[in-house]
Formats: sequence, structure tokens, C-alpha cells
Amino acid sequence: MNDTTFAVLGTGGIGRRTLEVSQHKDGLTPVAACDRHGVAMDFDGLDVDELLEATEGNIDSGPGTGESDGADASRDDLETDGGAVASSGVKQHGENAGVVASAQARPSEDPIQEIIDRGDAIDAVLLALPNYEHDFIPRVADRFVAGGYAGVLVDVLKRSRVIGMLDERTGAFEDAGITFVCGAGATPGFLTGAAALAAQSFVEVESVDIWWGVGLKSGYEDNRGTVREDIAHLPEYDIDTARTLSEDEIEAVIDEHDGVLEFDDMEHADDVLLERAGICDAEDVTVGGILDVERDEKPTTTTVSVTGTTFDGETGTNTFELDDATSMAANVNGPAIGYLKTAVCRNRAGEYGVFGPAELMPGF
Ligand code: IKT
Repeated sequence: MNDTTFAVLGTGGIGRRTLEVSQHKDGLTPVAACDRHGVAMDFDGLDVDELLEATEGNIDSGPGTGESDGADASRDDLETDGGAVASSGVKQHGENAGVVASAQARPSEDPIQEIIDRGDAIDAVLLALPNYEHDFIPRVADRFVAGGYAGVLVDVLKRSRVIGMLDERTGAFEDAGITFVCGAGATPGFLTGAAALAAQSFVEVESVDIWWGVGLKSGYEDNRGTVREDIAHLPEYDIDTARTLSEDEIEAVIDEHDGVLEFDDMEHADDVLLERAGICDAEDVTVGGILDVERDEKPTTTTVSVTGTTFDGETGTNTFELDDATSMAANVNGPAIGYLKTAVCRNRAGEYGVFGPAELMPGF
């Protein structure tokens, strides 16, 4: 594959780790990164080491409503995955400079638009944004369509209900020349793809069970946004209540659970993405897991179990396990980049529209 230029929207944990992992891959040139404070852009390639050093420990961690006051996904909506963002533009407790701490970045009133405006020189854009509002990623995609972008968009969204909103935009993406890969992190993403492979032994799939384990002691600061998103899956919370929790309240929730949060039957898009790929019904897919913020070791082994019936009448369960030594950062960002690479090939071949992780084999 020829050299691929890419941008990341969001410089929280996922955005920064994507930049870092991309340094270990061939043919990828990061040319832009933004958060709600500003944008770093260099078409000769960003100095990733400088950007990471400047922004490490300098992510948005301030609480906020994350609510948009406008119809468009704009600067005020642009969240890092380090925390939710207030719509007022007024600085919140714990707020800091974000990407503009980097010497390569400058403040911007509309960082997303700046990236869209240079979209002709950007092959792919990774949307490393938490999706506190369900239509946030779709609205960001709308802005790329409206701005005439013709390239790859990849997101790492989680919730099932968002996939339909993206599917509704298939025609617009096709007309624009956009190849959109949705749910391209670990789950949905990597593990959805693994389930699709494990299902190949069967003519009928009875169930797909995804069970993940994440140890996040040293990675906690970097992944505050992910933890907040996870808390929204606890029975006593939802997206709206989790979004408004202050950092102290989040810590209190974690303390109440002695640092170990268990999630059952999460609304994760693996279900609709597997149904969309023809593997099984969405209702036959379960996703759950354990998050331990007191330790770096995984509290449980991440496993995908696919149970089904073979053509010759046997019932069996194929399992796929991740090694306990591989981190969430490796298992989210490696696949996200892998799907991005594959999507660029598809886009160059003229294949546009919406693709799920069970429909593509990620590149390496
Ligand atoms: C995600 O970011 O894809 C979802 C998170 C779980 C990641 C699982 C990684 C498993 C592993 O590394 O073994 C979580 C639901 N936020």
C-alpha cells in the first residue's frame, strides 16, 4: 500500500495511542490531530514523540455536560476521551490546554472544520471521540460529507443504536466517496471480527459471548473517558447520568465497587454488527466484562465463545482468547489502525459506504 496520511480527532488515550502505534506500522503518516482546544497539522508528518510528550498527563479531565448547544457537531462538541466537555466554552475544573500544549499545534475555533478543509490531503480520519450523545459520531460524519471529504472515516464507537444512524447515511457516504468503518476498536471491533471467523465452523450460530478483562491502574488517567462510558453501562446509570458525573463522583463509584467494576449484558454494537454480517441474530450476542482500576493485570481473560451447529449435526463452541499480557491499548489501537489500512485499500478501489468489523479483515 502506498503511503497513507491520516488524522485523529480526539487526543485522549485512544487518539494518542493510535498515533503511537502508527509509528510501529509501515506506510502510515499522521498529518493532523485535534481536540476541542486546537489542531496540530503537518503534511510532512507530525512529530509524534513531541506531541505525545507535550500532551501526556495534559488531557481534558474536567467534568462537564458534554451537551451540544448547536445542530452541528462543532468545536464545543469535540471531546477528548479524557473527559466530557462543557458546551459553554467556560473553563471547567481540571481543564487544561490539551493538544495546544504541543509546539506543533495552535488554538482553533473549529478544529474539525480545519481538518475537513484539508481533507483532500488526508486519506483517513480516526474518530477517537467518546459518543456521549448517540448521534455525535454521525453528526461529525455529516460535517465531513458536507465539506466534500472523500476518504476513509473510522470510529471506535460502542453502542448498538448508533450503527443504524450510520447505515441511514450509506447513500450520502457512497455519493461522497467515503468508506466508513464503524466499531473498529476491541469490542466492537477486533472481537467482533474474531467471532465472525470462529463462526465459520458452523452452519447455524446459537450464541456469541464476548467477555473482556481490562486492568487499568497505570492507564487510568489516559482512559477516564472510557471508564465513564463503561460506568454508563452499570444498572444504576445511563449515558445521561454518567455524562454528568464529576471526577470525584466517578472515583466514588469506583470506590463503592472496590476498584473492580463488572458489566453484564452491555449494549455493545457487536450484536448488530454480527447480525449485519449475517453471522447470527443480534439477540444471540452478549457482551460483558470486568474492569479493574486498581491493578494492571487483567482481572479475567478476554474470551470470545461462539457456539453453533456444524453441517454434520455436531454442536460445539469455538473460543478465541487474547493473551493476558496484551493491553487494552494494544487491542483497541492495533485493530483500529488495521481496519483503517484495509479501508484505505477499499476506498482506493472505489468501495464506499458503511462497513462493520465482521465484514473486513484488518490489515497489518
Ligand atoms: C473497547 O474500547 O473496545 C471497549 C473496552 C473493552 C476493551 C477490551 C480489551 C480486551 C483486552 O485487552 O483483553 C471497554 C468496554 N471500554
